Amino acid sequence: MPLIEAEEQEEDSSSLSNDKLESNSHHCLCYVPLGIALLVLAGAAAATWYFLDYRPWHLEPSILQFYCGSLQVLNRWYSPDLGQVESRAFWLESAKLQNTLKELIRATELGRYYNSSTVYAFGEGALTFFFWFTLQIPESQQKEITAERVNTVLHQELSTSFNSSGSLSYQTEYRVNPDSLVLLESSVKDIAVLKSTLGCYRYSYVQEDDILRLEGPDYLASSCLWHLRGPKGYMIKLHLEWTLPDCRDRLAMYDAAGPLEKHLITSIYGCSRQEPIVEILSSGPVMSIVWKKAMYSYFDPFILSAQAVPLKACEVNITLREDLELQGKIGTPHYPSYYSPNTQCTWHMMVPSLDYGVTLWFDAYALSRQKHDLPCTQGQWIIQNRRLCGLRTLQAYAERIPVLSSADITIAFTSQISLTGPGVQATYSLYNQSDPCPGEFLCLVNGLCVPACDGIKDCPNGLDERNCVCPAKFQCHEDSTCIEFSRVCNQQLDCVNGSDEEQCSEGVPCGPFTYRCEDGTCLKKPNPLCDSIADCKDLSDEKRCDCGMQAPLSRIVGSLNSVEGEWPWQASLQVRGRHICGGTLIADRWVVSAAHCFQDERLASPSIWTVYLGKYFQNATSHTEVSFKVIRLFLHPYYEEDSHDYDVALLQLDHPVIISPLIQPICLPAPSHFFEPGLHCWITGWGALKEGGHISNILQKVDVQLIQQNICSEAYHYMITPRMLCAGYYKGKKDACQGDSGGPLACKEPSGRWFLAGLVSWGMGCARPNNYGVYTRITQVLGWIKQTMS
Ligand SMILES: [Ca+2]
Ligand SMILES: [Ca+2]
Ligand SMILES: [Ca+2]
Repeated sequence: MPLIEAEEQEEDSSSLSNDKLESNSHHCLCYVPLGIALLVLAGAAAATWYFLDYRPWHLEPSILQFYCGSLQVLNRWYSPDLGQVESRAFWLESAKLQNTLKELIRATELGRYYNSSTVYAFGEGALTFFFWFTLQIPESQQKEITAERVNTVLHQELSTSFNSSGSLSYQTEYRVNPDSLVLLESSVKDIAVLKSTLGCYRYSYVQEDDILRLEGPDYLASSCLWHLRGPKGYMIKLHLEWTLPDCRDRLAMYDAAGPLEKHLITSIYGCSRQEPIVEILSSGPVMSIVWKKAMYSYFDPFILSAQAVPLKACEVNITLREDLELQGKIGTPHYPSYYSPNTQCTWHMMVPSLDYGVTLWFDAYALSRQKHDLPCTQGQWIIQNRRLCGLRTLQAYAERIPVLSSADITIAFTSQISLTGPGVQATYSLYNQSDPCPGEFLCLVNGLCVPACDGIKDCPNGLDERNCVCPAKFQCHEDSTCIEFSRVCNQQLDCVNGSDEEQCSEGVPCGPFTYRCEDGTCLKKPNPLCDSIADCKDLSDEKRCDCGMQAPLSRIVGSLNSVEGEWPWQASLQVRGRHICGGTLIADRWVVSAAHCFQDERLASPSIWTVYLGKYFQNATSHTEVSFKVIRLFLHPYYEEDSHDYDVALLQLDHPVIISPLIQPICLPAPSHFFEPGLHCWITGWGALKEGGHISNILQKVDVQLIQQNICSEAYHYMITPRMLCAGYYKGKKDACQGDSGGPLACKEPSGRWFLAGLVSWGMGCARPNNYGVYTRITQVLGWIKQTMS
């Protein structure tokens, strides 16, 4: 992101030098008389040149070239007053050194191009001074005067004069270390940014392993620059912590002593909610940070601290053991810190035999083949001589590395540009090359194993649902008859020879529809979890079943109004006494809801929310009602605002819920739980009774029918992802509405227990025909829910 607006740039560029830039000259074409006058002038100038031996390049259009750099003076030492821009010492020393710089350039062949120079800061130890200078180079010379050439010429001049004390003043007063020269090409914009920060310039030397808290910005200034240096052989690790939920401040980090765009590591805008803490690494012992004030002042929206960390070698040898479990992690140094601009890692892996390949499991990062030779902007990977580019995504991804002739695998990661990003990490494991996805389908697009023929296109290209004999149904072994899963192991013969009732009490090979017991064995019987029948040998399917039971209801209910205690897991999520969203109790301290309820910045902080359980009326307090504060709020890391994908959030309550018949968690399904299309389930909430209406006072309930994924996908023009589930009616009429968001879609199993199938997520209006309600599919986000709760 550009740090300054275009207008500012232009303004600053013209103030940099009195010479007008060549690009301005074509504006003059419309002024013919002026043109003639100029021609006359040009003629006069040519004559002057002829007589006074002026070099012709003075008449040529020229461009300004900018350089930023630093040099070290061996016979001077840094003193704290040189850190104060307004001190006399600063003024004296910078004026003298500026002259030195001028003399140095003038002493070389670059002398005739010299335009201006400025010394803007000093650094630790033997005095280092930071400067920029500009050269005015005629167009015809431009190709020859490269940054490399300028560097060489100046270095040569410094070396020569260092070894023989010359007569120039810079040679007599200062002993400039020729090898300390750092020179980086920069631009008019870089200098403009740098100039804008000099009123609030902060230099700090960062000690080894010492965490240095940086002084916050000066709010009278519009921009500040922190200039950090550390010992040789170290990198700077910057720790940035946002302390407010909302701000518009802008920070940019550079891998150089000044804000040079070519050396930008990253720029961060506003208070990042998903990334409240960011750690950024430089490639060496120098980093600079520029803060740009927001339109409104947010005082201290962030804390900066810095540390010098040793450069870490990143070459590792790994020997894998013969085992299909996850074996370890590889990652960029100092993970989860951003990787540094010169990261170069190599991992050598040794597999136990040629039967196995290696899988690298990434999180929110994918690898893709690159046809052209352009640098990878988010990390380059070379795996067995194949070049791949990394890409940050909102999906899971696995890279499968086949092993062909040698058991050695080489994986290399390089950051090819100065711009970096969050540290990259991958978990590795072996896979069986002859059967990479036992019982499942290998999706080649993302390397993941996905359930085949379950009616959901898990693989982006949909190949997991192609050529299915019985999509989302059970196939009888004796023929190709398809029967519904609810008829499998129900003690009635539905297949011709009763194959649906075979092997119902013993283990079967694991597949997309089998339930996995804790001991690893798989069951054929569908949905055996918490049905009050012991199915697993280790009884694990009936272990944690204090959930999903409705209290015995006192009266018959038929209307939309529910009865008090009918939905004991229903939560009302409120802000300042106002109902905003629904939620569902799933454990004694956890409520699940939709991520989109918290997407507005004003609703993003957990502290503003109150969770009510046992609530019935919105306008009155019932005797069963209890309230909780929220101590932590988690949004799914893959949640995407525009597509509503992964629309799930978890709220951790400040104290545990006392479970009673009227307040009780709903049962979470097993990942293999099959919610059959056509099943009638219930949605509940205080949402509006009609589109655009007010929320209702009494907790409402509506029955809806689960819809086949492909039918819903068509109705919504293929915007339905595998993390979504549709329910409703073709004719509309019954649906969730505003205020129901995040609330449960609950399905009752034959055992009488209720399971959470979905969360109210989105839909076109409320109860419109052919516009089903769309729910977050719980079975697809269970992994994240369980991981976050533990
Ligand atoms: Ca599938
Ligand atoms: Ca049966
Ligand atoms: Ca059971």
